Amino acid sequence: MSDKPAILVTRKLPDAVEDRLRRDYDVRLNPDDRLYTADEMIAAASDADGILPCHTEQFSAEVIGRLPDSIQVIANFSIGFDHVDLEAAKARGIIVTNTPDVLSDATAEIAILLILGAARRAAEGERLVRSREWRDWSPSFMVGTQVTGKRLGIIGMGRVGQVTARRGRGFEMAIHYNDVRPLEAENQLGAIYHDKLEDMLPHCDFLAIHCVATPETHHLLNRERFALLPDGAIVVNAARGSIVDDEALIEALKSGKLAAAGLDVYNNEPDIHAAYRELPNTFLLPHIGSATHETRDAMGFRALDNLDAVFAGREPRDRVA
Ligand code: 8YV
Repeated sequence: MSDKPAILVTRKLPDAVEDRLRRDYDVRLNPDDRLYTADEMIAAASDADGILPCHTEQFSAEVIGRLPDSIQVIANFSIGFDHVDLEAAKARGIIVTNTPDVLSDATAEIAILLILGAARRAAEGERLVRSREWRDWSPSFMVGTQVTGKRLGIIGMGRVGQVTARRGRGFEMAIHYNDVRPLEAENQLGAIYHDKLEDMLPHCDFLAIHCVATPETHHLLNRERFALLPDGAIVVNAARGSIVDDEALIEALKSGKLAAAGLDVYNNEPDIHAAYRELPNTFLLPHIGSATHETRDAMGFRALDNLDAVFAGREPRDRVA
């Protein structure tokens, strides 16, 4: 038997990450990238010392309660940890870590892509060209919303939110933000802080969601809050679907209250609300915020650094429980 810790890796990871896993751990990989059911995952974790999952695996209290006693750590390959019941993990003495910092640039790129794609009607344009339905040009053809110089409101001015703000400034956008506390003065860079979301919304031509998904932020954007946005505003979400009440967003998109929405994340992925697909004014991506070669490698290495720390008896850098 190997004296290396045994790690269950639930999804296919980048080659360089799997190479390091093979070198340092007695690793159980998933080369076919098959999605485990909870029962299969629990069985595959038998006698393992740790699990390296993605957000696609749900660690409810019930699942955590059924994990083998040998599991010391759940080292997530994700910044989000809303798929893990942290209290249940703590109660079983299981350490939980995430992968912050390394995906801020990639996720902010997607937020900017969502802003541009939604504002400039990129999905409609793509469909026209691909379907050969593009017939002519006219001054009123495919006219959208200009981004340059507009006001960008950011909900959640953490690491990703701050990069989106910097990129937005490249488009000469005025930055407003809402968070539990203002940034340190040196990081404000002229951004305007609103301690109440309701106070910020009327100032947002564009609204970018970058806050953490928690019970407190569940359906944070509801009918009442969408109504506070200026008419013709554009909403983008590269954080988590649960922060948005789908029915309220769809209603605002249908009524024209909102000009458009750009979404990379959804409630109930990948089986998303059917209306998003039907609406002409949605720009939709399939949860690819961190999907660059550089970032996926960095996420894997960061998860491995956390595992290494746990098995060396050190405090992991990114402990969330
Ligand atoms: C990841 C994400 O692709 O890290 C996160 O929380 O939402 C994504 O960028 C995914 O979660 C990997 O597990």
